[in-house]
Formats: sequence, C-alpha cells, structure tokens
Amino acid sequence: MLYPRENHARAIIDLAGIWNFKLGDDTEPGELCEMPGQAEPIAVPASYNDQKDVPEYRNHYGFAYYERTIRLPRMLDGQRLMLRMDAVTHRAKVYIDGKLVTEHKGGFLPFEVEVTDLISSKAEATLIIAVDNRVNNSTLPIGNEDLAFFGSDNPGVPSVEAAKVWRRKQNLPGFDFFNYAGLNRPVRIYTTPKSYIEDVTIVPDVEEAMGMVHCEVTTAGIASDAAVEMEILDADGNCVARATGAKNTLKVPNARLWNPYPGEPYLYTMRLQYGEDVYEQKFGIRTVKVSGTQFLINGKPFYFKGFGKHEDSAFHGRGLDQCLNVKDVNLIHWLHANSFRTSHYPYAEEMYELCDREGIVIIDETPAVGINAGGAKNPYEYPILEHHRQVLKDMVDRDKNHPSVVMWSMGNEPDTEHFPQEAYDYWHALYEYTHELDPADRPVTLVCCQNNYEKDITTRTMDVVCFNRYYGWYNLSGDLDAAEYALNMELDFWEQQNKPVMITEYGADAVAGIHECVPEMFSEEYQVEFYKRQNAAFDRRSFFIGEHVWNFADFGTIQGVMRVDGNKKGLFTRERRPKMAAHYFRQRWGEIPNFDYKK
Ligand code: BDP
Repeated sequence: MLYPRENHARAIIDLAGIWNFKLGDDTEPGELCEMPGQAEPIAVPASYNDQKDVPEYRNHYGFAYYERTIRLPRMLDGQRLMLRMDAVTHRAKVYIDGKLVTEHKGGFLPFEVEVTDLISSKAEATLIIAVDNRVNNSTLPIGNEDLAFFGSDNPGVPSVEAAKVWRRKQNLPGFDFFNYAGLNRPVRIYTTPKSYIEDVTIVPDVEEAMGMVHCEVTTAGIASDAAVEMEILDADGNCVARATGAKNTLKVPNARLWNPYPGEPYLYTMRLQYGEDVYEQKFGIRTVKVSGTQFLINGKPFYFKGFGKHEDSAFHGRGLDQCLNVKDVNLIHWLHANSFRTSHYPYAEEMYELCDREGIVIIDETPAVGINAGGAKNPYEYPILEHHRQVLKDMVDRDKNHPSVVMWSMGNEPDTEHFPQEAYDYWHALYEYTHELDPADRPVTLVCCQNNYEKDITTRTMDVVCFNRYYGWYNLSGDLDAAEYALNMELDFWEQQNKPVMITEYGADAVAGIHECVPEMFSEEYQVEFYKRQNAAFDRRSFFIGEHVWNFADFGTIQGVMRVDGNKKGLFTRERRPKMAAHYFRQRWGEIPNFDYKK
C-alpha cells in the first residue's frame, strides 16, 4: 500500500489533533454507531492509556470510541478521496455519519477505505472509529485467554474457574510490552485523480557498476489510455533514466549505492506519472544476499550492531512521535550502531523513511509474538494462521521498497521446542509464503526463543539463525562464568549448522543509578560485565554475524513481580539518558566496522 504523499496531483488532510473520546466496554458495535455518552478530549495520534491518570484508561478492556468532524474544501470536488488509518490498535470499526464503512483487524499496519461518495458532496461528515484493544488466542500479538496466571490453591484466591466470574475482565498479554491502544498513528484523508497509480514495486539490482532498477506500477480507477511514465531522479533532481509503460527495467550508469551509515545511504527518486496522477517514491540501489555463513549487503559481509527497540514513550504510549524517532536515530549514530529489529511489530512508516535516509538497517518484524504457552499446550492450535498470513502480506506490501529493510522476521519467540514438528510445519509454510510475497526476495527468519535448541528443528532452517538468549539473567542468574560456558556450548552447536547466526536479544535489567563495586544483578556494572563476557564469545566466531542487544531503551510493560516500573534492559532509560552500557557499546561499536569484521 502506498504511503500518502502530497504533490501537484494529490492532497492530504491530516486529521491529527484533539478528538472526542469515550471508553466503551466489550459490547461489539453493530452496523450503526453513535458516541456512547459524554465525550472527553483525546490527542491523535497517540495511545489513549496514559492521557488521563485513571485506572479505567490505563487498564481498559474492550472498545473505545473516537469521534471528530471532517470538513472538506470544495476545491477537492472531482477527486477520489481515501480515508487512511496507519495503525488502529488492535481492531477497528469505522463509521461515517453513524454507518459502518469498513473494519480492520491488526494493530500495526495501515488500512484505507474510499470515501468519495460518502463525504465529497457534503460540507462535513462525522467520523467515528471504534477501537478494540482486546488480545486473545486469535490476535497477533497473542493474549492469554484462560486466566491461568491467577488461579491457585491458596485460600482466598479464586480458582481459575471462579476467577472467570469474580475478576474484572482484563487483557492478559502474552508479551512483554504494555498493551497500548488507540489511534496510534496518523489518520488522514488523501486525494488522487479518478484514474490513479495504485501501487509501485521497485526492485534494484547491480550489474558491474550499472544499477538495474526493475519497476512495476499498477494503476486503477476510471479506464484511461494514458501510459505510465517512469523517471529516475538522482539526489540533485537530475533525470538519470526514463521509460514508458507499467513495467520496465531502467538502467542507471555508475549507480551510487545505498550503504549503511557511515557509508553513503544514497537515495534516488522514482517519479511516476499516469495521466493526471503523479507519485514519487524514494528508493536505494543495493543488494542483499545470504551466502554461506555471511550476510552480504552490496556483496560485502555485513555485521549487525544494534538492538531490538519499541515504539514506547511517556504520555504518547505507542503513539507516533516524530521528535522521538529523530532523537533515536541520532542516538543510534551516537552509539555507532547500524541496525535494529522492529521488535515486536511493524513500526510507523515515518521511521523506515528516516532509516532509508540515515542509512540504518532494519529487520522488519510482524506482531506474531506470544505463540508459545511454555509447553502447557500446543499454540499451533490457536486460530491465527490466516491472520498471520494477512499480516505478512500487508507488511511486505507496505515495506517492500525500503532500502533499509534487509530481512523479514515472521515472529518472535514461538514454541519450537515442545511441539517441534507442528512448529516446523507452521513456520515453514509461512517462510515459503514470505519468500513468494517479496518481489526482492529478501532473507526470511524467525526469532528463536530461549529453549532446548537441540529439539528445535525450525530455527536451523531459516536463512539466518536468529536467537534470543538470557544466560546470566533468566537462567544461570548472576553467574556470568556459567553463562559464558553455556553460551559457548550453544555457539558450538550453531556453528555446525553452517548458517549465518546472530543474537537478536541478550541483556540484563539495570536500574539507572544503581552502582556496585562487585557487579550484581540490576546494577549498571552487571549489565556492562554481562555484555563484555558474551561479546567476547561472539568475537571469536566467524559465522557470527551480529549482536542486537535487548533493548535500546527501557520501556513500559504490564505490572508484575518481574518488572519495576517497566522493563529496565535498555542501554538508555526511557527518557533516553545513557546508562554505563551505552558508553560501553559506543566504544565497542566505534571499533567494529559495518563490513568485513569477520574475515
Ligand atoms: C524476551 C522477549 C522480549 C522481552 C524480553 C525480556 O522477546 O519481548 O522483553 O524477553 O524479558 O523473551 O526482557
């Protein structure tokens, strides 16, 4: 799906601002809808949870209603009008003047609906978006349905069955990040001419010094004889290649490649014209390939230095915060990092554009987290496959043109140990599907859970072995000697698989300000020591192609005995103050080049 852009053929009306808001309950709104009672103000885009300090906002369960008036200028008459919602978490029902016009499941990818006939003839219309924040065994991410956490044999504590009646209804996330919900990303109306460019797919390749840019455009709307015109502009706006027709391979002599920073992340622009419509898509010329135990970008072995992140901040929750994104990108440069994973869901499109421009490499992940019941049951019996396929398709459709995206992660920490064959069947079908979906055929992976890696028959078959490990934290807690021993043993196992291997999570909680001479858990010194010991094991191994620490910054989670004011594994605090570990990695990564680190 194309990102909305304004130009002399297209306009955007951004519906950011203060909307009317009202919490509902778990009653499903029908074909008709009106605001359920006295509304309160709410900022859009942002999560609603932290905008008012009452438990009802923070811990809501079910629907919440957003409302505002849309006013359209007459100058847009004759245009096609699209209402686009970039992310409504987790499920949306959209009403115009009280009538249902579309619905959508999944909280991290965009959807849109044509509204030309619904609002263009009127001066104004009322938009209501009903947002459902419930997670369960059929959503991604997964929510726990059985209240198993709460049942017990203790007197006074209700059994699981009694708890179902007695406890208030609540979300029980099967994931370790706060279940922020609402209109988390922009809601916009954009226009196109009635015959319009629907999609563009750009697949770059390089032959000798020649950029070979395969470009395919789909058009739609009122039938037109107009031909698609393609032009590639360099960064100074000069046309370097042009072609006519909906599908072409354009040649760019002496192509300047997109390279991760501090290399040059050179961007070209594909300028498309179709009748009255115009669309411009930036892209980079670069190649990505797995070969033996190496991950090649532009033919050179790349070493991933970075982290898993979250979209998470005070007040905004998971809401798009452009200022924070710019700050984070600059902190990524400050650390001499070169990459991150969009743990555990696709991020806002604006972040990918920043990373294209700033030369930061992305592993793009779906919200498939929590497909794991710790062996208590077979999670592959959850009704999620169809939704998972849809999410993969929508993510690849949305992000396929970004040079920053170099690999797809189908999901995080599924059960691959207790139900090894079921896991293999489930993930392998998706692995093949993802390869089919991506016209550029990027590498595909899943991120493996801390488990018995000998029983897991899935991870070893991915294009890159990605694993999350917490030796010295969740197991072998506090014992860094034992942690190092276990990690080395495991790395010896992975070496036999003859694949590129990287760690996608490792880390220790550190509460900023806790210092100790003898490093113990939760101190900043322990976090540094933990990383130093484990990094030494990575440095010794040539098949090991990257280290992604957990996490870039501290982040909000559900409350519980494992969390003191959220997850504290960040290199930075939630306010982006560096811990000692940030300084340690800044030094380390400053000495590790992007390419040819492991000769
Ligand atoms: C991993 C999860 C991640 C958690 C992390 C932790 O992938 O989402 O936040 O553990 O516990 O298992 O810190």
